[in-house]
Amino acid sequence: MGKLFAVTIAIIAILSAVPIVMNYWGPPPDISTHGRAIDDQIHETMWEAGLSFLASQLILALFIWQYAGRGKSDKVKNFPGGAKGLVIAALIFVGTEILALGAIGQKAWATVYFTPPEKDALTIQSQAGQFAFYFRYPGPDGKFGAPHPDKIDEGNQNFFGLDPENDVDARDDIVAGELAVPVNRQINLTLHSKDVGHSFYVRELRIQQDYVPGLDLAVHFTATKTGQYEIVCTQLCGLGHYNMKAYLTVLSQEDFDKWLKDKSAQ
Ligand SMILES: [Cu+2]
Repeated sequence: MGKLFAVTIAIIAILSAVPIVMNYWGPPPDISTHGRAIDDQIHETMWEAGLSFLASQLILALFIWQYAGRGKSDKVKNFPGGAKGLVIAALIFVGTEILALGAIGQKAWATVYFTPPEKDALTIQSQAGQFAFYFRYPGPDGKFGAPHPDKIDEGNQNFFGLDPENDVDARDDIVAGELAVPVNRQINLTLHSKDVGHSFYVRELRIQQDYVPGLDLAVHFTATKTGQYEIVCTQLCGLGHYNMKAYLTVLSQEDFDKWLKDKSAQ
């Protein structure tokens, strides 16, 4: 019985590694300039954690195989010197591994979050609210009109609370329900929430950033491949959360200029 248990543990451990090694559920191809570092880091973490998991399960199976079937009257053997030394060694070994992974991973993360955006990055504002994303472009004058929270009105489609009557900068602002960006240009995306916490997640961009009410947050990225990608909210934000999504459209510079022109004509 003990030997059967040992074999079962070994089989389950090996089978669970198969889809990961074969990359059955891998992420979609990366379309960003920073994504490579993040993918490499995840890959490294998976190998390290996966090998440790397999080793521990197989050693467990080995011990069960070896010592199963011993009678109650058999003398219990103790590790020389007790378990204390082993426990301390395991703590140091696992602790070092986790700290090292954290320190190395920090580097990949910091390239996205701790570097300021380039000077010529295109700034786009995004606003999340239950249960939609909206995006705002400054228009030909390059200036965003000031937001007035009291003027936010869904019925009027004034999602950002603009005051074009009194605010010249707001008059040419473009507001859209999709995020269109030019390819190979750095985008500085600012994130505002008008109600609860939401999250901006685009798998292909390798970016997931929360919207936090009351905080001005920003992420910057450069998309390197034209196409349409899904933006999904990944913070449970209410009953309509499952349906909170928008599209990221990466366009050639030419198509992007045309898109802006069409939008401002609306
Ligand atoms: Cu949400």
